[in-house]
Amino acid sequence: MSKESHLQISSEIRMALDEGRPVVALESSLISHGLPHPQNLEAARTMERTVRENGAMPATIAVIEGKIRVGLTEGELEYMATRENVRKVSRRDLPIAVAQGLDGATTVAATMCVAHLAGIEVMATGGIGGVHRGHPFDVSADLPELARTPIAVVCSGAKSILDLPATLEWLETHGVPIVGYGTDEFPAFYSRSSGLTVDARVDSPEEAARIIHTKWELGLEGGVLVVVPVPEEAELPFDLAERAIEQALKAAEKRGVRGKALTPFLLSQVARLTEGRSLAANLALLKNNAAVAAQIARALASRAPPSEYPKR
Ligand code: PSU
Ligand code: MN
Repeated sequence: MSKESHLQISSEIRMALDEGRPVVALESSLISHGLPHPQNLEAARTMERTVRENGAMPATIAVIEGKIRVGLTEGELEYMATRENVRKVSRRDLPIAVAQGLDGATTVAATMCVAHLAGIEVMATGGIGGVHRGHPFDVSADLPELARTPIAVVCSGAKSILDLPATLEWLETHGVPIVGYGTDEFPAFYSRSSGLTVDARVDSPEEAARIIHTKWELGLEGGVLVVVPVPEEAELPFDLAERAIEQALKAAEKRGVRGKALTPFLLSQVARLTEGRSLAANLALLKNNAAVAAQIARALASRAPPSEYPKR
């Protein structure tokens, strides 16, 4: 069987790809593991709608009964948002979920893998994984994926449940450019600033597309991280977010939560400790990132394909 035969691409998305129209991939782990119900379903629907309103085609990616799906129906979106114990699928889990016919929600890493197989160039999410604080060997598979797979990932940085300086060092070592969209600083998810700088600032989708396109034209492997700060009106004060995170980290330590359960655990604790304010910030930035990703996908689609274009 060929790689492609494991993918089920919706006809609408297939047509958009064949015609060279802009498509934005969306992950499903944030639906199944990153947000509680019903905000998760609201976020998933809002992101899809926002991508469309900004002139691109949304492609939410998930594994359903062992089939890698690119584009979910409304019913499937609901299924991913309401079913308990959906497997969190990162790169290493993809062959297992497919071979064993499981349901799985894809992380940024697995979404990038699948998006690339399908011929998509841009994805949107909330935050990427990174190097965990106090666990320097717990490095998210999102980072090596960014180093090897040519996808532009639009996000609001990474949560400071992670070791942000260590995460940025890792990306530098592995040649992943970090582009600030309307910012000079690497955003800390709930807050617009972290005190850490980006590699370049851009102020339009065209400028972002020029850097992404040039990386691929040069034949440099891997992706580009485009970071967009949470909209000002939804931002959490840095100290408030930081206190909640510190407390959540202590709770995780005490209960021995590790590995792939750590991120979902920390996120739910932070939501509880901030009385839902973290959720409001999360929803606002997801919508905003979907819009920016769609605009960048449009700017990329209007450029001639690079001669050294990464192969699908
Ligand atoms: N960070 C968030 N929300 C999320 C995630 C990360 O703010 O939902 C999810 C994403 O799917 C990301 C994954 O790719 O967690 C990283 O998990 P891990 O650290 O286990 O690689
Ligand atoms: Mn991890």
